[in-house]
Amino acid sequence: MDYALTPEPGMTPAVGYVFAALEDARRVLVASVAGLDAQALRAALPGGNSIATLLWHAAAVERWWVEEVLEGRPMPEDVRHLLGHDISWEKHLPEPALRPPEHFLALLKSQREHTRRLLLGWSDGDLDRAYPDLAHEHTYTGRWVLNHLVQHDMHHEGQIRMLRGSSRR
Ligand code: NI
Repeated sequence: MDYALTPEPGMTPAVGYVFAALEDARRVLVASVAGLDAQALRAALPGGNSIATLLWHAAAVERWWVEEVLEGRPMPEDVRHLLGHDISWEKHLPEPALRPPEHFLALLKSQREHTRRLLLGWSDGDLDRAYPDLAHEHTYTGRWVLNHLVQHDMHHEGQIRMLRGSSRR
């Protein structure tokens, strides 16, 4: 395989490079669940979140940052409640129904397509605009948000790799 970061076609080079970094991180996250079946996605530490939950959470958190912060559209209350966007090993999110990896990968893909469509319309200036959260507690530049999503995928990818290791039969 040849590794490269290539700007997404149709985006400005600056926006396209950030999107390429998002896609590269997502590639690594997706690879972390290769070969698992629905039951294997249930692997979790006692009281911790399962691999299935972490995959679902990655899609949900992207939705929160992109739709609520970058687009300024409030999440429905039930989604906000489930997001737990300050997830940690101590914070236990609801376990999704038993589904194969393809189900969760489709959620990730559909959310990423939403992000891609938004960024197709971005100028370079949009990367460094400040976007408030709806509570107006903080502002975030677009570039910061997108970099945070790269970090977020990698954070949970590491957790998934650990869970795979701990559940080897
Ligand atoms: Ni998280």
